[in-house]
Amino acid sequence: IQAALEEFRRRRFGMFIHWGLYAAAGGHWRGQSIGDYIGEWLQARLRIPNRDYATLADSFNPTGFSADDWVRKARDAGMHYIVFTAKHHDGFAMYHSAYSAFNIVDGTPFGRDPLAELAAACRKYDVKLGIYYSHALDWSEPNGADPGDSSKNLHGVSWGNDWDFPDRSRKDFAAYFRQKALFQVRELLTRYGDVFLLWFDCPLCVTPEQSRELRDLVHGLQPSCLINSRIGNQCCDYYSLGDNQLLVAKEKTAFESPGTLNDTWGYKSDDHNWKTPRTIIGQLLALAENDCNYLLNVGPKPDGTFPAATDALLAALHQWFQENGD
Ligand code: JFZ
Repeated sequence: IQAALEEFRRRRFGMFIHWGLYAAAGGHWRGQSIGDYIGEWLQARLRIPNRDYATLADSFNPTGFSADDWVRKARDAGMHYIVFTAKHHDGFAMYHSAYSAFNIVDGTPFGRDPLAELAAACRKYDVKLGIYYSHALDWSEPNGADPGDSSKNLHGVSWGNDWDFPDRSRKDFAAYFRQKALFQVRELLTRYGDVFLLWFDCPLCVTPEQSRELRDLVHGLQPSCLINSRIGNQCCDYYSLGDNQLLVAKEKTAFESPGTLNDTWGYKSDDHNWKTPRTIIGQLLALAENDCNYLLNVGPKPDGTFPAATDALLAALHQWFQENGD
């Protein structure tokens, strides 16, 4: 793990990629808008029943997707690893999963596995593959995490799916965790070659025992795969920062700051509040000064390509690195 952490610090700039069914909605659903909410939270924000949300899969066909383009653009922009959303809170697997038919290969006309294609492109361009996996929240599952207290969430949006599954007393999070999350994490670590890091998120309802079990599973399958702090319960190899997060200065650890390019992670058609190249480069330098990695997010469009403003920003970074070195 020490060698992996050193590699992580060397690869100080990475590309976060939030891509899923929510991109197809782009922040809009049957005449409603999510307003200033983040794009990948569309289902929870508008309380869309699973039956309706799943119709997004029926027409999901991002024929413009090219893993080669994405990873080459990342490398050219000075990024040395990517983190791709294999499953976000909506529960839809953006890879071929045997444990849930709600996945991009079996559930869409597209029928391809973007994670497999990204893994191949990463090997080609010497970019490391990281995988985001929502291990607690899963709105597609009756037993997905549901802490109940939505008061702490922006606009009072529910954390868990209490629109399809309102009876919290019947929810068995341990069953979901054992029967889906652990199996899917095993798939991710056994089918796509070396995984640089696993990026877990929002450890709601996750017990210390569950975090430890997940950590042991990861390290048992791939001893050098790094685990971020959002696995919960201090079972991590490095810290993902976030707003208001207390920094526990620990020796021999590493830090990473995730950041958006506009005001959303998942694609939102009407979010034009793009940061400038100057802002992004300033942020990169400031973080590097503090030995903190920068995980800069892109939210690809439903057709599988990047928004024009994102391409322009990446091109500006490319130019900056050519002029200033890595
Ligand atoms: C989470 C997700 O809910 C969101 O959709 C996105 O994937 C983002 C990268 O991660 O949102 C969070 C979680 C934790 C913090 C901030 C946003 N935090 O600790 O400040």
